[in-house]
Amino acid sequence: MKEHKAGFISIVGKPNVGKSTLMNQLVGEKLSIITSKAQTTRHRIMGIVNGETEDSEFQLIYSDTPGIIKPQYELHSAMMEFVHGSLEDADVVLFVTDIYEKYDEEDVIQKLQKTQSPIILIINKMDLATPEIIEEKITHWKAVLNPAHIMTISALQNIGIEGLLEQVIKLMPVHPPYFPKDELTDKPERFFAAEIIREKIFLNYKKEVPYSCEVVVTAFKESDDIIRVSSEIYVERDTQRAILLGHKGERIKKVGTEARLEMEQFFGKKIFLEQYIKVEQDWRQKRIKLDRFGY
Ligand SMILES: Nc1nc2c(ncn2[C@@H]2O[C@H](COP(=O)(O)OP(=O)(O)O)[C@@H](O)[C@H]2O)c(=O)[nH]1
Ligand SMILES: [Mg+2]
Repeated sequence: MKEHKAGFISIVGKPNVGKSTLMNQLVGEKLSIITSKAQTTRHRIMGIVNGETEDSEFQLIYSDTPGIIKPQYELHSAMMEFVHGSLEDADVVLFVTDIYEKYDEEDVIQKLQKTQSPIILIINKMDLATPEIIEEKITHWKAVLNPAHIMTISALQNIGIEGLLEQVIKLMPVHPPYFPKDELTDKPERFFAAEIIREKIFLNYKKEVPYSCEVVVTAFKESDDIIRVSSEIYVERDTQRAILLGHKGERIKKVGTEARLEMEQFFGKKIFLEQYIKVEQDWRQKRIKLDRFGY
């Protein structure tokens, strides 16, 4: 019998460094939405990978988390709670940075100093850097954090991911699996349906609107050949509702089409998608509304 290793791997770092891209590469599925805008990820999302090496079986439970920021809204505080929770559980921390790091990571380092778990520091986006820049980053991180390992990768181009995986498996404790071996994530299907809609909103609108949107899937009814998905999109003001709709509803229709196509890929079935837009004044600042949205 091979020994079984299992553990939690927390992916943390500042916004936009490539945490969700890395998570999806490691899991081999697009579980986390990715956009070029900061603060796209709002939840802790687990991605589970089962496999074996020559001498052990393993279950790796990755957590993608929101980027670490100074909270300005109640929503941000809730997002940072997801980060803290994931750090508390971690057997290994993947601290993701990128080559644009401006050395203003004080708040991240403070959080990391509380964890006892080994930290692998990842310098992402090496595809955009010269060897000199990478060398400079490595020198910097050795001086300020001195992590167990430093690895340079490109999450986008799948460079260095193999080596990272090997390192993660080495650091996993011997432990029976935490989840059934056919489970891919801790989140239900409707969560992913809502996230896919949210990603399309991030991709189709400028600054303010995406941040003010929350998507709730109110029905997810699967039959043999089709899944019927009903969703509500919440914005904070009437003006945002108008922007979201666009002239004759054309813009929201585009979001719906893109979301439907991606859901069909993700769930492997035809999708019928309904979208309703609702206004919920200042929901990002109200604890009671955040509770209802699952934060
Ligand atoms: N060039 C390059 N871009 C990347 C890489 N990894 C992520 N990105 C881009 O960086 C942006 C933010 O990525 P995302 O995974 O959402 O970052 P997160 O906010 O840390 O989760 C997206 O536009 C990605 O396509 C990489 O290795 N190289
Ligand atoms: Mg993300």
